[in-house]
Amino acid sequence: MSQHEIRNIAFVGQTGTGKTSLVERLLFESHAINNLGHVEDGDTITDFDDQSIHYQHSVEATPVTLSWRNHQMNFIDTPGQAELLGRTLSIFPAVETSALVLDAGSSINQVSERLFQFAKDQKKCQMVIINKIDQHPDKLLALLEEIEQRFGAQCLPINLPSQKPAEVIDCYFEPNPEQTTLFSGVDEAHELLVDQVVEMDESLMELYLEQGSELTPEQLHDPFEKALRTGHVVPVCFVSSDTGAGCELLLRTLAEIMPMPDEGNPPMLEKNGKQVAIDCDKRDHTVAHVYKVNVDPYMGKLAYVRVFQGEITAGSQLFIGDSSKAFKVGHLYNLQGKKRQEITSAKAGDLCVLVKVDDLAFDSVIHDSHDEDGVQFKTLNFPESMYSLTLKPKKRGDEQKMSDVLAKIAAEDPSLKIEHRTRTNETVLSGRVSSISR
Ligand SMILES: Nc1nc2c(ncn2[C@@H]2O[C@H](COP(=O)(O)OP(=O)(O)OP(=O)(O)O)[C@@H](O)[C@H]2O)c(=O)[nH]1
Ligand SMILES: [Mg+2]
Repeated sequence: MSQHEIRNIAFVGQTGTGKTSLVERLLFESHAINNLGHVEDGDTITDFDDQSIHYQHSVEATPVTLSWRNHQMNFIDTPGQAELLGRTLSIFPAVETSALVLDAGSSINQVSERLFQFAKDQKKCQMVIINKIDQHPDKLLALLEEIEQRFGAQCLPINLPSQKPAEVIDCYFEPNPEQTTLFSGVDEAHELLVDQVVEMDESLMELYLEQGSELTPEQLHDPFEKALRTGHVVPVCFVSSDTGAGCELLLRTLAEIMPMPDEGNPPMLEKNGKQVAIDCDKRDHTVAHVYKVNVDPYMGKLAYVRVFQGEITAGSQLFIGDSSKAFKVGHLYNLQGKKRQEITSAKAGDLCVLVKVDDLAFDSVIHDSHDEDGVQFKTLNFPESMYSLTLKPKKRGDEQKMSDVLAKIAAEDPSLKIEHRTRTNETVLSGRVSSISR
Protein backbone atom coordinates (compact mmCIF):
# COMPACT_ATOMS: atom_id res chain seq x y z
CA MET A 1 0.00 0.00 0.00
CA SER A 2 1.43 3.41 -0.93
CA GLN A 3 1.30 6.47 1.29
CA HIS A 4 -1.58 7.74 -0.91
CA GLU A 5 -3.88 5.22 0.72
CA ILE A 6 -2.73 5.80 4.30
CA ARG A 7 -4.64 8.02 6.73
CA ASN A 8 -3.35 8.76 10.24
CA ILE A 9 -5.99 10.07 12.61
CA ALA A 10 -5.98 10.82 16.34
CA PHE A 11 -9.32 10.60 18.13
CA VAL A 12 -9.17 13.18 20.90
CA GLY A 13 -11.61 14.94 23.20
CA GLN A 14 -12.78 15.28 26.77
CA THR A 15 -13.44 12.10 28.73
CA GLY A 16 -16.54 9.99 28.11
CA THR A 17 -17.42 11.33 24.66
CA GLY A 18 -17.06 7.84 23.23
CA LYS A 19 -13.65 7.80 21.50
CA THR A 20 -12.86 4.24 22.49
CA SER A 21 -16.39 3.08 21.61
CA LEU A 22 -16.17 4.85 18.25
CA VAL A 23 -12.81 3.32 17.34
CA GLU A 24 -14.22 -0.08 18.34
CA ARG A 25 -17.30 0.48 16.17
CA LEU A 26 -15.19 1.53 13.18
CA LEU A 27 -13.01 -1.59 13.58
CA PHE A 28 -16.19 -3.63 13.65
CA GLU A 29 -17.86 -1.90 10.68
CA SER A 30 -14.72 -2.40 8.58
CA HIS A 31 -14.54 -6.09 9.60
CA ALA A 32 -11.20 -5.69 11.35
CA ILE A 33 -12.89 -7.40 14.31
CA ASN A 34 -15.82 -9.82 14.47
CA ASN A 35 -17.05 -9.02 17.97
CA LEU A 36 -17.95 -5.54 19.05
CA GLY A 37 -16.43 -4.87 22.47
CA HIS A 38 -17.79 -2.43 25.06
CA VAL A 39 -15.93 -0.23 27.51
CA GLU A 40 -18.19 -1.44 30.35
CA ASP A 41 -17.32 -5.07 29.60
CA GLY A 42 -13.60 -4.35 29.45
CA ASP A 43 -13.29 -6.06 26.09
CA THR A 44 -12.54 -3.25 23.63
CA ILE A 45 -9.43 -3.44 21.47
CA THR A 46 -7.95 -0.12 22.59
CA ASP A 47 -8.79 -0.15 26.33
CA PHE A 48 -7.02 -3.46 26.84
CA ASP A 49 -4.57 -2.68 29.62
CA ASP A 50 -5.43 -3.44 33.24
CA GLN A 51 -5.80 0.17 34.31
CA SER A 52 -8.09 1.19 31.44
CA ILE A 53 -10.28 -1.85 32.12
CA HIS A 54 -10.35 -1.14 35.83
CA TYR A 55 -11.17 2.59 35.53
CA GLN A 56 -13.31 2.25 32.38
CA HIS A 57 -11.36 5.15 30.92
CA SER A 58 -8.51 5.06 28.46
CA VAL A 59 -5.23 5.46 30.27
CA GLU A 60 -2.97 4.92 27.25
CA ALA A 61 -2.89 6.36 23.74
CA THR A 62 -3.39 3.23 21.62
CA PRO A 63 -2.91 2.83 17.88
CA VAL A 64 -4.97 0.43 15.75
CA THR A 65 -5.23 -0.18 12.02
CA LEU A 66 -8.10 -1.02 9.73
CA SER A 67 -8.62 -1.37 5.99
CA TRP A 68 -11.52 0.31 4.31
CA ARG A 69 -12.08 0.44 0.54
CA ASN A 70 -8.41 0.12 -0.29
CA HIS A 71 -7.33 2.55 2.39
CA GLN A 72 -5.23 1.79 5.41
CA MET A 73 -6.42 3.81 8.36
CA ASN A 74 -4.22 4.17 11.40
CA PHE A 75 -6.22 5.46 14.35
CA ILE A 76 -4.90 6.49 17.73
CA ASP A 77 -7.45 6.34 20.55
CA THR A 78 -6.38 8.75 23.29
CA PRO A 79 -7.25 9.40 26.94
CA GLY A 80 -9.65 12.29 27.55
CA GLN A 81 -9.11 12.81 31.26
CA ALA A 82 -7.49 16.15 32.04
CA GLU A 83 -4.71 14.62 34.11
CA LEU A 84 -3.72 12.31 31.27
CA LEU A 85 -3.51 15.11 28.71
CA GLY A 86 0.27 14.70 28.42
CA ARG A 87 -0.24 11.22 26.98
CA THR A 88 -2.64 12.60 24.38
CA LEU A 89 -0.69 15.69 23.36
CA SER A 90 2.48 13.65 22.87
CA ILE A 91 1.03 11.59 20.00
CA PHE A 92 0.12 14.58 17.78
CA PRO A 93 3.37 14.40 15.78
CA ALA A 94 2.30 10.95 14.52
CA VAL A 95 -0.85 12.04 12.67
CA GLU A 96 -2.06 14.43 9.97
CA THR A 97 -5.60 14.65 11.30
CA SER A 98 -7.00 15.39 14.72
CA ALA A 99 -10.64 14.32 15.12
CA LEU A 100 -12.24 15.97 18.12
CA VAL A 101 -14.98 13.67 19.40
CA LEU A 102 -17.80 15.37 21.31
CA ASP A 103 -20.77 13.92 23.16
CA ALA A 104 -24.12 15.13 21.84
CA GLY A 105 -25.37 15.35 25.43
CA SER A 106 -22.52 17.33 27.01
CA SER A 107 -21.24 20.80 26.67
CA ILE A 108 -17.71 21.40 25.40
CA ASN A 109 -15.26 21.57 28.29
CA GLN A 110 -11.76 22.99 28.69
CA VAL A 111 -10.05 19.75 27.70
CA SER A 112 -11.74 19.73 24.31
CA GLU A 113 -11.05 23.43 23.84
CA ARG A 114 -7.44 22.89 24.70
CA LEU A 115 -7.14 19.95 22.33
CA PHE A 116 -8.71 21.93 19.49
CA GLN A 117 -6.25 24.77 20.07
CA PHE A 118 -3.29 22.39 20.42
CA ALA A 119 -4.18 20.69 17.13
CA LYS A 120 -4.34 24.12 15.50
CA ASP A 121 -0.94 25.11 16.94
CA GLN A 122 0.47 21.81 15.70
CA LYS A 123 -0.95 22.61 12.23
CA LYS A 124 -3.07 19.49 12.11
CA CYS A 125 -6.03 19.15 9.77
CA GLN A 126 -9.05 18.96 12.01
CA MET A 127 -12.54 17.55 12.07
CA VAL A 128 -15.23 17.41 14.74
CA ILE A 129 -17.28 14.27 15.36
CA ILE A 130 -20.55 14.54 17.25
CA ASN A 131 -21.13 11.14 18.86
CA LYS A 132 -24.12 9.65 20.76
CA ILE A 133 -26.71 11.06 18.36
CA ASP A 134 -28.93 8.10 19.31
CA GLN A 135 -29.08 9.29 22.91
CA HIS A 136 -29.54 13.04 22.50
CA PRO A 137 -31.24 13.91 19.18
CA ASP A 138 -32.85 16.96 20.81
CA LYS A 139 -29.49 18.48 21.74
CA LEU A 140 -27.68 18.26 18.40
CA LEU A 141 -28.58 21.68 17.05
CA ALA A 142 -27.54 23.39 20.28
CA LEU A 143 -24.19 21.57 20.21
CA LEU A 144 -23.62 22.52 16.59
CA GLU A 145 -24.21 26.15 17.53
CA GLU A 146 -21.86 25.81 20.50
CA ILE A 147 -19.16 24.36 18.22
CA GLU A 148 -19.53 27.30 15.86
CA GLN A 149 -19.41 29.75 18.72
CA ARG A 150 -16.35 28.23 20.43
CA PHE A 151 -14.33 27.04 17.45
CA GLY A 152 -15.58 29.23 14.59
CA ALA A 153 -17.91 29.29 11.59
CA GLN A 154 -15.45 27.18 9.59
CA CYS A 155 -16.85 24.10 11.41
CA LEU A 156 -19.41 22.91 8.88
CA PRO A 157 -21.44 19.70 8.76
CA ILE A 158 -20.57 17.27 6.03
CA ASN A 159 -23.60 15.21 6.97
CA LEU A 160 -26.63 15.74 9.17
CA PRO A 161 -28.72 13.54 11.42
CA SER A 162 -31.90 12.23 9.83
CA GLN A 163 -35.35 12.43 11.35
CA LYS A 164 -35.07 8.64 11.56
CA PRO A 165 -33.05 8.03 14.73
CA ALA A 166 -30.48 5.61 13.36
CA GLU A 167 -29.57 7.46 10.18
CA VAL A 168 -27.27 10.19 9.01
CA ILE A 169 -27.72 12.05 5.74
CA ASP A 170 -24.87 12.83 3.37
CA CYS A 171 -24.68 16.54 2.50
CA TYR A 172 -21.45 16.45 0.51
CA PHE A 173 -20.65 13.43 -1.64
CA GLU A 174 -24.04 12.69 -3.21
CA PRO A 175 -26.43 15.17 -1.61
CA ASN A 176 -30.09 14.44 -2.17
CA PRO A 177 -32.24 17.52 -1.48
CA GLU A 178 -35.32 15.31 -1.12
CA GLN A 179 -34.06 13.89 2.16
CA THR A 180 -35.18 15.53 5.37
CA THR A 181 -32.71 16.08 8.13
CA LEU A 182 -33.34 16.89 11.75
CA PHE A 183 -32.65 20.56 11.15
CA SER A 184 -31.24 22.46 8.13
CA GLY A 185 -31.79 21.33 4.54
CA VAL A 186 -29.30 19.12 2.69
CA ASP A 187 -28.86 21.78 -0.01
CA GLU A 188 -28.16 24.48 2.51
CA ALA A 189 -25.48 22.43 4.30
CA HIS A 190 -23.93 21.45 0.95
CA GLU A 191 -23.77 25.02 -0.22
CA LEU A 192 -22.21 26.31 2.98
CA LEU A 193 -19.45 23.73 2.75
CA VAL A 194 -18.76 24.25 -0.96
CA ASP A 195 -18.77 28.06 -0.55
CA GLN A 196 -16.18 27.74 2.18
CA VAL A 197 -13.91 25.34 0.29
CA VAL A 198 -14.07 27.11 -3.05
CA GLU A 199 -12.65 30.27 -1.48
CA MET A 200 -9.29 28.48 -1.66
CA ASP A 201 -9.18 28.47 -5.46
CA GLU A 202 -9.96 31.57 -7.53
CA SER A 203 -10.42 29.87 -10.89
CA LEU A 204 -12.69 27.25 -9.37
CA MET A 205 -14.62 30.04 -7.68
CA GLU A 206 -15.24 31.64 -11.11
CA LEU A 207 -16.39 28.31 -12.48
CA TYR A 208 -18.59 27.80 -9.44
CA LEU A 209 -20.25 31.16 -9.88
CA GLU A 210 -20.99 30.28 -13.49
CA GLN A 211 -21.91 26.69 -12.81
CA GLY A 212 -23.83 27.03 -9.53
CA SER A 213 -23.37 24.28 -6.94
CA GLU A 214 -22.54 21.58 -9.47
CA LEU A 215 -18.88 21.22 -8.52
CA THR A 216 -17.96 17.57 -7.97
CA PRO A 217 -16.05 16.23 -4.95
CA GLU A 218 -13.17 15.52 -7.39
CA GLN A 219 -13.05 19.19 -8.48
CA LEU A 220 -13.13 20.22 -4.85
CA HIS A 221 -10.46 17.79 -3.66
CA ASP A 222 -7.40 20.05 -3.89
CA PRO A 223 -9.03 23.20 -2.48
CA PHE A 224 -10.49 21.02 0.28
CA GLU A 225 -7.02 19.80 1.25
CA LYS A 226 -5.75 23.37 1.25
CA ALA A 227 -8.71 24.51 3.35
CA LEU A 228 -8.02 21.71 5.85
CA ARG A 229 -4.30 22.52 6.04
CA THR A 230 -4.97 26.16 6.75
CA GLY A 231 -7.85 25.53 9.16
CA HIS A 232 -10.22 27.29 6.74
CA VAL A 233 -12.63 24.39 7.01
CA VAL A 234 -13.30 21.87 9.79
CA PRO A 235 -15.79 19.21 8.70
CA VAL A 236 -18.34 18.08 11.27
CA CYS A 237 -19.72 14.52 11.20
CA PHE A 238 -22.59 13.02 13.20
CA VAL A 239 -22.32 9.44 14.45
CA SER A 240 -23.53 6.98 17.02
CA SER A 241 -20.96 4.43 18.14
CA ASP A 242 -23.84 2.61 19.74
CA THR A 243 -26.04 2.08 16.67
CA GLY A 244 -23.35 2.54 14.03
CA ALA A 245 -25.28 5.44 12.42
CA GLY A 246 -22.99 7.66 10.38
CA CYS A 247 -19.98 5.33 10.66
CA GLU A 248 -19.90 4.44 6.96
CA LEU A 249 -20.05 8.14 6.05
CA LEU A 250 -17.36 8.90 8.60
CA LEU A 251 -15.05 6.29 7.05
CA ARG A 252 -15.76 7.74 3.62
CA THR A 253 -14.94 11.22 4.89
CA LEU A 254 -11.66 9.99 6.38
CA ALA A 255 -10.73 8.20 3.16
CA GLU A 256 -11.84 10.77 0.59
CA ILE A 257 -11.46 14.09 2.36
CA MET A 258 -8.98 13.91 5.18
CA PRO A 259 -5.35 14.11 4.04
CA MET A 260 -2.92 11.40 3.12
CA PRO A 261 0.53 11.84 4.68
CA ASP A 262 1.95 14.30 2.16
CA GLU A 263 -1.25 16.32 1.90
CA GLY A 264 -1.18 17.28 5.56
CA ASN A 265 1.11 20.02 6.77
CA PRO A 266 4.73 18.79 6.85
CA PRO A 267 5.98 17.42 10.17
CA MET A 268 7.59 20.02 12.41
CA LEU A 269 11.06 18.54 12.05
CA GLU A 270 13.84 21.06 12.47
CA LYS A 271 17.59 21.23 12.23
CA ASN A 272 19.39 24.19 13.78
CA GLY A 273 16.03 25.94 14.13
CA LYS A 274 15.14 25.53 10.42
CA GLN A 275 12.32 23.36 9.06
CA VAL A 276 13.62 20.13 7.47
CA ALA A 277 12.04 19.23 4.13
CA ILE A 278 10.51 15.77 4.21
CA ASP A 279 9.43 13.81 1.18
CA CYS A 280 7.16 10.84 1.75
CA ASP A 281 7.82 9.48 -1.71
CA LYS A 282 11.58 9.73 -1.45
CA ARG A 283 13.11 6.28 -1.30
CA ASP A 284 16.40 6.98 0.40
CA HIS A 285 17.15 8.39 3.86
CA THR A 286 14.88 7.03 6.52
CA VAL A 287 13.51 9.60 8.95
CA ALA A 288 11.17 8.52 11.76
CA HIS A 289 10.07 9.74 15.17
CA VAL A 290 9.16 8.05 18.46
CA TYR A 291 5.74 9.34 19.54
CA LYS A 292 5.28 7.05 22.53
CA VAL A 293 7.25 4.68 24.74
CA ASN A 294 5.80 1.94 26.85
CA VAL A 295 7.45 -0.71 29.00
CA ASP A 296 5.63 -4.00 28.57
CA PRO A 297 6.22 -6.63 31.29
CA TYR A 298 6.63 -9.36 28.66
CA MET A 299 7.99 -7.62 25.57
CA GLY A 300 10.22 -5.04 27.28
CA LYS A 301 10.50 -1.52 25.94
CA LEU A 302 8.19 -0.69 23.05
CA ALA A 303 8.91 2.38 20.95
CA TYR A 304 5.92 3.56 18.91
CA VAL A 305 7.24 5.09 15.73
CA ARG A 306 5.91 7.21 12.90
CA VAL A 307 7.91 6.89 9.68
CA PHE A 308 8.12 10.17 7.75
CA GLN A 309 10.53 9.36 4.95
CA GLY A 310 12.10 6.22 3.49
CA GLU A 311 11.40 2.96 5.23
CA ILE A 312 12.27 0.97 8.35
CA THR A 313 13.05 -2.67 7.63
CA ALA A 314 13.70 -5.49 10.05
CA GLY A 315 17.44 -6.09 10.26
CA SER A 316 18.44 -2.61 9.08
CA GLN A 317 20.90 -0.36 10.91
CA LEU A 318 19.64 3.00 12.12
CA PHE A 319 20.88 5.91 14.21
CA ILE A 320 19.15 7.74 17.05
CA GLY A 321 19.56 11.52 17.09
CA ASP A 322 23.22 12.53 16.97
CA SER A 323 24.57 9.19 18.07
CA SER A 324 27.33 7.75 15.92
CA LYS A 325 26.52 4.26 17.17
CA ALA A 326 24.00 2.44 14.98
CA PHE A 327 21.39 0.05 16.39
CA LYS A 328 19.99 -2.92 14.57
CA VAL A 329 16.22 -3.14 14.06
CA GLY A 330 15.21 -6.50 15.47
CA HIS A 331 11.53 -7.31 15.43
CA LEU A 332 9.11 -4.83 13.97
CA TYR A 333 5.41 -4.92 14.78
CA ASN A 334 1.97 -3.57 14.06
CA LEU A 335 -0.02 -3.51 17.26
CA GLN A 336 -3.78 -3.95 17.40
CA GLY A 337 -4.43 -3.47 21.08
CA LYS A 338 -2.78 -6.37 22.82
CA LYS A 339 -2.42 -8.35 19.59
CA ARG A 340 0.82 -7.93 17.73
CA GLN A 341 1.58 -8.71 14.15
CA GLU A 342 5.17 -8.99 13.06
CA ILE A 343 5.95 -7.04 9.90
CA THR A 344 9.09 -6.85 7.79
CA SER A 345 8.97 -3.15 6.99
CA ALA A 346 7.14 0.11 7.62
CA LYS A 347 7.01 2.75 4.90
CA ALA A 348 6.86 6.52 4.95
CA GLY A 349 3.50 7.64 6.29
CA ASP A 350 3.00 4.52 8.39
CA LEU A 351 3.14 3.69 12.10
CA CYS A 352 5.00 0.75 13.63
CA VAL A 353 6.51 -0.46 16.90
CA LEU A 354 10.15 -1.30 17.59
CA VAL A 355 10.99 -3.52 20.54
CA LYS A 356 13.88 -3.74 22.97
CA VAL A 357 15.85 -0.75 21.80
CA ASP A 358 16.91 0.67 25.15
CA ASP A 359 18.22 3.96 23.82
CA LEU A 360 14.93 4.96 22.19
CA ALA A 361 12.91 7.48 24.19
CA PHE A 362 9.88 9.66 23.57
CA ASP A 363 10.79 12.24 20.89
CA SER A 364 13.85 10.35 19.56
CA VAL A 365 14.43 10.96 15.87
CA ILE A 366 15.56 7.81 14.05
CA HIS A 367 17.42 8.00 10.76
CA ASP A 368 19.85 6.09 8.59
CA SER A 369 22.28 8.80 7.48
CA HIS A 370 24.48 11.27 9.32
CA ASP A 371 22.99 13.94 7.04
CA GLU A 372 20.06 13.81 9.45
CA ASP A 373 22.14 14.23 12.61
CA GLY A 374 20.67 17.06 14.66
CA VAL A 375 17.15 16.74 13.29
CA GLN A 376 14.59 17.19 16.06
CA PHE A 377 10.88 17.61 16.42
CA LYS A 378 9.79 21.10 17.37
CA THR A 379 9.19 21.01 21.12
CA LEU A 380 5.63 20.25 22.15
CA ASN A 381 4.27 22.56 24.78
CA PHE A 382 3.07 20.25 27.50
CA PRO A 383 0.74 21.54 30.20
CA GLU A 384 2.52 23.14 33.12
CA SER A 385 2.99 20.87 36.11
CA MET A 386 0.28 21.49 38.68
CA TYR A 387 1.54 19.38 41.52
CA SER A 388 4.85 18.17 42.93
CA LEU A 389 5.68 15.41 45.38
CA THR A 390 8.86 14.62 47.25
CA LEU A 391 9.45 10.89 47.13
CA LYS A 392 11.38 8.60 49.44
CA PRO A 393 11.57 4.81 49.42
CA LYS A 394 9.85 3.19 52.39
CA LYS A 395 12.87 1.03 53.06
CA ARG A 396 16.47 2.17 53.09
CA GLY A 397 18.38 0.57 50.26
CA ASP A 398 15.39 0.70 47.86
CA GLU A 399 16.63 3.90 46.20
CA GLN A 400 17.63 2.06 43.03
CA LYS A 401 14.27 0.29 42.78
CA MET A 402 12.47 3.60 43.20
CA SER A 403 14.55 5.30 40.60
CA ASP A 404 13.92 2.43 38.11
CA VAL A 405 10.16 2.73 38.62
CA LEU A 406 10.23 6.50 38.27
CA ALA A 407 12.27 6.26 35.09
CA LYS A 408 9.64 3.91 33.65
CA ILE A 409 6.76 6.21 34.60
CA ALA A 410 8.48 9.29 33.17
CA ALA A 411 9.37 7.43 29.95
CA GLU A 412 5.70 6.58 29.44
CA ASP A 413 4.27 10.03 30.26
CA PRO A 414 6.40 12.80 28.78
CA SER A 415 4.51 15.47 30.73
CA LEU A 416 5.90 14.17 34.03
CA LYS A 417 9.17 15.52 35.37
CA ILE A 418 11.58 13.90 37.79
CA GLU A 419 14.18 16.04 39.41
CA HIS A 420 16.87 15.23 41.92
CA ARG A 421 17.56 18.22 44.17
CA THR A 422 21.14 17.74 45.24
CA ARG A 423 21.08 20.49 47.85
CA THR A 424 18.35 18.77 49.85
CA ASN A 425 19.01 15.28 48.44
CA GLU A 426 15.35 14.95 47.45
CA THR A 427 13.66 13.29 44.49
CA VAL A 428 10.74 15.37 43.25
CA LEU A 429 8.05 14.17 40.81
CA SER A 430 5.98 16.89 39.13
CA GLY A 431 2.95 16.59 36.88
CA ARG A 432 -0.79 16.77 36.88
CA VAL A 433 -2.56 15.34 39.92
CA SER A 434 -3.80 11.92 38.89
CA SER A 435 -0.81 11.09 36.74
CA ILE A 436 1.03 11.15 40.03
CA SER A 437 -1.51 9.54 42.29
CA ARG A 438 -2.10 6.52 40.10
N1 LIG B 1 -25.87 5.85 23.88
C1 LIG B 1 -24.60 5.90 23.51
N2 LIG B 1 -23.61 5.68 24.39
C2 LIG B 1 -22.32 5.74 23.95
C3 LIG B 1 -22.00 6.03 22.61
N3 LIG B 1 -20.65 6.03 22.49
C4 LIG B 1 -20.16 5.74 23.71
N4 LIG B 1 -21.15 5.56 24.60
C5 LIG B 1 -20.99 5.29 26.04
O1 LIG B 1 -20.31 6.40 26.62
C6 LIG B 1 -19.45 5.97 27.66
C7 LIG B 1 -18.04 6.47 27.46
O2 LIG B 1 -17.51 5.87 26.30
P1 LIG B 1 -15.95 5.72 26.02
O3 LIG B 1 -15.82 5.13 24.66
O4 LIG B 1 -15.26 5.02 27.13
O5 LIG B 1 -15.49 7.25 26.05
P2 LIG B 1 -14.01 7.82 25.85
O6 LIG B 1 -14.17 9.09 25.08
O7 LIG B 1 -13.13 6.80 25.26
O8 LIG B 1 -13.58 8.16 27.35
P3 LIG B 1 -12.07 8.35 27.93
O9 LIG B 1 -11.30 7.15 27.54
O10 LIG B 1 -12.24 8.50 29.40
O11 LIG B 1 -11.53 9.60 27.32
C8 LIG B 1 -19.54 4.45 27.68
O12 LIG B 1 -20.47 4.10 28.67
C9 LIG B 1 -20.08 4.10 26.31
O13 LIG B 1 -20.82 2.91 26.27
C10 LIG B 1 -23.08 6.27 21.69
O14 LIG B 1 -22.91 6.53 20.51
N5 LIG B 1 -24.35 6.19 22.21
MG1 LIG C 1 -11.39 5.97 25.89
